[in-house]
Amino acid sequence: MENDLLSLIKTTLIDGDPERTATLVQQALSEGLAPLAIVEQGLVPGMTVVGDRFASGEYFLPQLVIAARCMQAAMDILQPELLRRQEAVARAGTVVIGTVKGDIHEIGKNLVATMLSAAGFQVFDLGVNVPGEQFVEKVRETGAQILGLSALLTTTMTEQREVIAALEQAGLRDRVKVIIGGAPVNQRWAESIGADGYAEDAVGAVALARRLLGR
Ligand code: B1M
Repeated sequence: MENDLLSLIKTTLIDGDPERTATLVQQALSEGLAPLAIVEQGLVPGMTVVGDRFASGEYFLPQLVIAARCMQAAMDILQPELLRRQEAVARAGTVVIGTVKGDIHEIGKNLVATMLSAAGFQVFDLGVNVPGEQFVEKVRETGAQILGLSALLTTTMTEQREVIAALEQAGLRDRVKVIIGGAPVNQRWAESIGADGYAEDAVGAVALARRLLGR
């Protein structure tokens, strides 16, 4: 039953039906499914199929756009739930996060930001297409201990390296841990650009942030 609902949710992304996504997500919550399970076992697998079909030429940009709308409709319902379940913890630390310059993918970054907030971090989300100088300024202004850089394109992942260089130039590199993520990046890339860590998903990002701050 639970699996049926999750696979129906997955199908609505593949078919591009945001209203039905929202209805089914609401139903899944009412039936007691955990919000994170709905994301990881329903929405993300649907998005993966859409991405694969786009890569193989079966789908075109409009299908990507409408799948993103399905995801947004779902997250509008799930985000308050994820935050409501926040553990009653002391402030875990301060994070500045954004998607790097040239890149407008925000769904994964938003999920990471939400999970960090739910884990007690104060999160400053700068949005998408964020220039390096803006990251540097926000880190300086907030005294954040963690800077999170998301990149979804092979053409924009190099911007993560540029932001680290900008932090170094501003004399802030030693004051902040840089964590990176996004589909094209991995641990090896993180090491090669001098980032402090890489996380594969939102849950991993929370664990990494906690670990880096010795929590
Ligand atoms: Co675009 N897109 N897209 N897209 N898109 C990809 C990334 C692509 C892989 C599709 C494909 O070809 N299979 C491909 C990139 C190929 C490449 O670079 N090699 C691609 C392309 C080519 C493009 C355009 C260039 C298409 C075009 O215009 N011709 C264009 C670029 C625009 C730009 O940014 N300048 C483009 C546009 C778009 C839309 C706007 C239509 C839309 C985004 C809408 C939005 O965000 N509001 C879109 C979408 C939806 C996708 C796919 C299908 C799905 C992305 C997504 O939201 N996934 C994607 C294919 C795919 O990834 N399978 C694709 C769900 C999300 C929960 O996962 O974002 O991976 P993800 O985030 C995960 C982890 O990566 C990680 O945790 C998250 C949660 O688990 N993570 C972090 C992410 N950030 C992290 C940060 C961290 C830690 C972990 O620490 C800081």
